[in-house]
Parts: sequence; C-alpha cells; structure tokens
Amino acid sequence: MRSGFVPVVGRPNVGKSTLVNGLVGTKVAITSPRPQTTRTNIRGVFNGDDLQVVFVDTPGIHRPRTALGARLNAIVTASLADADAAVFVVDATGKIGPGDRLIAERLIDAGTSVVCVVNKVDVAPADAVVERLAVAAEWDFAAYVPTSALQGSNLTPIVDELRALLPEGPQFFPPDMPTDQTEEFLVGEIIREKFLSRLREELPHSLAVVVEEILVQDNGVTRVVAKLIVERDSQLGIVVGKGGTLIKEAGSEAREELERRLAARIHLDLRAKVVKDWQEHPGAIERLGL
Ligand SMILES: Nc1nc2c(ncn2[C@@H]2O[C@H](COP(=O)(O)OP(=O)(O)OP(=O)(O)O)[C@@H](O)[C@H]2O)c(=O)[nH]1
Ligand SMILES: [Mg+2]
Repeated sequence: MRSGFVPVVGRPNVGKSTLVNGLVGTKVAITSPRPQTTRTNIRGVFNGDDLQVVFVDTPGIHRPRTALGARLNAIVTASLADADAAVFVVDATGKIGPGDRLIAERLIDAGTSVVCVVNKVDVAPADAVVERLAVAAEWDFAAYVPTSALQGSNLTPIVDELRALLPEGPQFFPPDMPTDQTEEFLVGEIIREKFLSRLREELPHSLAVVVEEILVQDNGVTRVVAKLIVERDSQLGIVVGKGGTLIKEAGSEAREELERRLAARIHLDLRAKVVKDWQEHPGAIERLGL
C-alpha cells in the first residue's frame, strides 16, 4: 500500500481545517471565521483502497506578534520536517500575496512534493480563480486543484494526486481511528469553537480552554468540567456576557455537539479564569497544553 504524512499548510483562515475535515470525512479539527483558530498540529486520517494519507492540519503561518504566534510557526516547520508530501492552501477570494509566497518558497526550499489547493471557489468569481491558478503555476508544484472545502467539492482529485506522490509504506493508523487526539483535547476544542465565532478583535486569540474532568456519573450523565482561560480581568465579563448570556449560548451549543459526539447525556460545567498574558509566557503556553 501507499501511505505517508501530509501537512496541510497556508496562511491563517484560508480553510485548511475545513479541508482536512472534508478529506477525512469526519470533523477532526475545529474551524471558525477568526484567524489562528488552529493552534497545534492535528492528525486526520484518510483511508482508501491500498492508500492511507495522514493529513496534518497545521496553524496558519503569519508574521508572529506574540510568543504563541512564534510557537505556531515553529509547529508548522516541525510538521514539514517529516512530510512525505504537502498540501498548500491558498484563498481564491484574495490575491496571492507576500504571505503565500513566503510559504511557497519554504516548501520549494524543503524540496517537498506539493499539491496546491485554490480554495473557496464557491465565493470567488471564475476569472479570479483562473488568475490565482495562473500566478500559483509559477511555483511549478506537482498539481493544482481548485476546491470548495466548505461544500466538499472537488476533493477527490487531491487524494488522487497524493496517491501518485506518496511512497510504498505501512498503515500508520488503524482504519477506525480518524484522529490521534485525546478525548479531553477534542472536547476542549469543540467548546472553544463555540466561543470563537461569538468573540471579536483580540479576544479569540486570548481564549484557551482546558478540560479538567470528564466523568461518567452513576446517573448515566457525563460531567464535563472545563476552564475558559482569558488574559485580562476586563476579558472575563466579555466571555461570560451580559447576564451570562454568551457563556450560556456557547455552552449549550457545545453541549449539544458533545452529546452527539460522545453519544451520552452531558452536564457541562464552564468556569472562566484569568491567567495574566498567557500568550506571552512560554511556560503558561506549555501548561495550557498548546
Ligand atoms: N465560502 C467558503 N468558505 C470556506 C471554505 N473553506 C473554509 N471556509 C471558511 O473560512 C473560514 C476559515 O476556515 P478554517 O478551516 O477554520 O481555516 P484555517 O485555514 O484552518 O484557519 P486557521 O486555523 O486559523 O489557520 C471558516 O469560516 C470556514 O467556514 C470554502 O471552500 N468556501
Ligand atoms: Mg485551522
């Protein structure tokens, strides 16, 4: 069989996580309209006939402003070190810019075989898609695929191109294991996702979620205790919302998704807490499991 590790890289918000979920066929990574949603490498496994592709969803590459930002870029670099091929995602709704070029150059320097995906074609005019494809063609990557990750359209050609690029190799994951994340991590991510789209400006970056307990109780209800961590006192009130509305809304949306996912009744206990400027402190970032 053919198999390999394939990082999915690109600028923030281009649709990498949406694409990985579409390719794997299950939600393994959270997505949101806010940049820097993904904070760590997340493996999502595609199984086909005599083919296993271990996609690695990565944080968006950008100019770092904080210790967390610098760490996110380092995480992507690490994913490229043991890549068998890579998927490079660009956004068809905007022109290819210096941020994309920087990533393309990094891939070319690393000598990685690349499938370049021009994503969000559902919301870009056809002539814009053609223009992006023409500009990207200058990089001379192995293949170019226009897609809509959101609608799940034209994803099969990506897998077909990778099949040709990947070496003969072992099955790295059992076929019934779509991701290697722990249950605690996945639960925390699903909770974080429900807050991201409701928060604005700096707050999405300032929020971390740490799951402290997942306990099946005697009454059959699973109790999930999680901390919402923000950086400043002034942010506490914002994540809680006026009269607790935001935490209630986001919490109940998270609970519904967790009940479907864990096939259990869930009692979700969310508490907000300040860890001063956690993004700036590498020690705090480690402790938060990022
Ligand atoms: N219209 C449209 N929207 C898309 C498509 N793919 C992704 N999106 C949207 O773009 C936003 C960002 O998607 P993500 O998958 O979170 O992007 P990402 O590249 O993983 O972002 P980071 O993890 O922050 O780097 C979300 O609101 C998605 O719904 C697409 O094909 N079409
Ligand atoms: Mg992402």
